[in-house]
Amino acid sequence: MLEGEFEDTVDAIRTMRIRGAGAIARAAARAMAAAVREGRDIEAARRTLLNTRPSAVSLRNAVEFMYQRATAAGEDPDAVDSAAAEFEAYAAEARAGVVRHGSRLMVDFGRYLTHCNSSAVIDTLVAARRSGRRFEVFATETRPWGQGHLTVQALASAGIETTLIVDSAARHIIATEDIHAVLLGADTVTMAGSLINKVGTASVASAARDHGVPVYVFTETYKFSPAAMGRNPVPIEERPAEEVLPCPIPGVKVRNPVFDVTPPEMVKGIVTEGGIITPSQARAICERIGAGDLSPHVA
Ligand code: RI2
Repeated sequence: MLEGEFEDTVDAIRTMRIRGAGAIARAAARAMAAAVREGRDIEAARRTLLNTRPSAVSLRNAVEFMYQRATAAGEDPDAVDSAAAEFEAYAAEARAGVVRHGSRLMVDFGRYLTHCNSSAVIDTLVAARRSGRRFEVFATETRPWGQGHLTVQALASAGIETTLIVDSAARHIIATEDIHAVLLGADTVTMAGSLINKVGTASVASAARDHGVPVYVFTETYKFSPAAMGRNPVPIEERPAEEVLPCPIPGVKVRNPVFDVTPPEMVKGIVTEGGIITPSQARAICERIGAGDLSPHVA
């Protein structure tokens, strides 16, 4: 039995009724405000939210922003509600910047490939189409959740020529379809400029590298991590086996890691609200966030 907005939001994030790095960050900010209003222990609320989707630094940055504001304001509910509204306004402003800079990459008659379902990528493609550009997008299905189906629906209904492919066809399509660029979202960008995104991203990026196709990552800077360093920069979330194999097969184990790490060498540019940067420029943004400055980044 769920009780109240906080528990309801935690459940929605954990079960992926709310998903996507940006959406879970905004929902987590609102959930922290709900926790204060519901008189919950703020420290416990913070820990609970951080454990829902451990690979997405967007969520962590939103929760830490709210935690700092809540403790500084003596957990005053009005102040915490204002902080959540501030985070949402910041996220909207940052998204507008990503779309503005990202749409410059779309060319008439270009062919693009995307993996999973990034609202940052989709918003940019839709904006470019609305401004009159015509191009084609190939989208992977994205096993096991099939988020690619959401992507193709959004693109096709915006009048974009859209083709759905199975995940394992990505290399073949990149090799044979004269793809201009691979466009990806981000769950986390590390200090070193590595990308943590939906599992399969690294394979798509490596196929792109092998065929000389540039990879661009579309992300607001609140998905940059002040702490994610080294070979295994964030814990890679493993989800239930039933998502992969609904009916167990005796004697068969299932692994279901849902993110992977793409090294910076495979990324040509990161489209942020402040402009398009190289992976090596990620460090400065991560350091700014580490110093507590969570505000739209302007280059
Ligand atoms: P936006 C998603 O994760 C995908 O990995 C996607 O690329 C990323 O979030 C970015 O999402 P999941 O929640 O913020 O489907 O661009 O596991 O919407």
